[in-house]
Amino acid sequence: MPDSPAPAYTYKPLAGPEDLALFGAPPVFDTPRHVNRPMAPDRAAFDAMIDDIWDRRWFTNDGPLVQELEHRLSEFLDVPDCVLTSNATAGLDLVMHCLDIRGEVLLPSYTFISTAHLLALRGLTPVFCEVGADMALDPADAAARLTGRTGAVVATHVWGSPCDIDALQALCDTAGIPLLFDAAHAFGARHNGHPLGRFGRAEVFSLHATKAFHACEGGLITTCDAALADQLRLARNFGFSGSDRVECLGVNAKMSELHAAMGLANLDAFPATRQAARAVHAAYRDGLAGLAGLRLKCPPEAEDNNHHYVVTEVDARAFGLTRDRLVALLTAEGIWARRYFYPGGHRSPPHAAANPELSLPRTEALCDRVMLLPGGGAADLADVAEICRVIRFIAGAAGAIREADKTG
Ligand code: T4K
Repeated sequence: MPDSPAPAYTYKPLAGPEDLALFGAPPVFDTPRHVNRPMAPDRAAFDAMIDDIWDRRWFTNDGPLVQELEHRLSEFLDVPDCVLTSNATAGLDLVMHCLDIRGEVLLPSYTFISTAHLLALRGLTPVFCEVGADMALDPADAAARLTGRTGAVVATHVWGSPCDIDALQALCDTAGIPLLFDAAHAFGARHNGHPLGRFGRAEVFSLHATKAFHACEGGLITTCDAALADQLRLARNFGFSGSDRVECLGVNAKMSELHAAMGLANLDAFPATRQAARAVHAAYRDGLAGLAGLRLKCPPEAEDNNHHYVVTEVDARAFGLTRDRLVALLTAEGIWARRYFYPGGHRSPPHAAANPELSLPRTEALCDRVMLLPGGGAADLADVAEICRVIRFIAGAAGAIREADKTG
């Protein structure tokens, strides 16, 4: 295992609502179990790289570790160009800038709010679209919202699963606009046997600490368009092509050498991380099997999902409690389950004000049902067994919990 085990816990018998922390009992875990506890790679390997950085006194500005990481990522993802940035939001912003995207941009409402924010900050209009059964941008809905003002489509490979790449590419080809992918969750996954990274005009991965492969903070733009890659490299460094030669507009979106060292150490650990995350996901699949009202999202084998996310959907009627009540009960036990991407981009300030009439029923249903559980390669299998025991108990005691809720 590439990571140290989570702190231990004391077994707590569960017989009735009074045994739950929300009703005053001690919690199952006295330190929080997080959704996606970050991976901590081999410390000696990381320290050796930090020593080298100290000796070189080269801390940022396209340093040797950034170059090495870009090179290794190109090989790993089998894509010609990898451009590292300070984070994925800055990376997608650079792509928008370099492609001179204007007007309206289609995106799923069911995604992290960063994309809608950066579009609005660039003076573009986010056009929120509906999701399909795969929780990703529905190509038919996107087609219905496409107009002469549409400048691009940004689709998310949500929860690490490739979205409907082929249908979206066909749509964008017909419209003559670029297709971009938010691949923040999807490091290592495959589409038609090929690693994500070479699809659309560019794909952008997040290397944030909570991701399957991370650099503490960071972003990775991948593209098969060499000219775009050249522009991106200039634009991430104020447009400089030499010490005092400015070619174009640009910002500071560079990755530092310290972040690249973390990325290199985590890239070495990634195969083991992915294997550990798979085992965690499989343990949830077994532990939650047959539970009415709680469905675990299980990615198909062929996509080689990194299994970093343990995504469940809570059907309040069948489960006996709402998703939000379940999240509150689990959080009190030290199980920091999270709802994502609540309440959806089109219902989030400030975008809600621009879309007062917009109704996206499938997205809204997902926002009310999805619950993430602590998962990923840094999660502990004994914790997973305990989390499943607590959820099963809560499901069995749902009626008694509802009664206890009434009496306060
Ligand atoms: N597109 C998508 C689809 C994304 O999910 C994201 C980022 C982006 C684009 C943008 O990528 P970046 O520009 O960030 O590279 C977190 C992250 O801050 C964000 O990067 C990520 N998505 C998003 C899904 O998750 P929060 O607000 O949910 O994170 P936070 O701080 O609540 O952390 C989640 C859990 O992890 C908590 O229980 C605490 C725990 N945690 C967190 C950190 C940072 C730790 O245990 N250790 C840590 O170091 O946004």
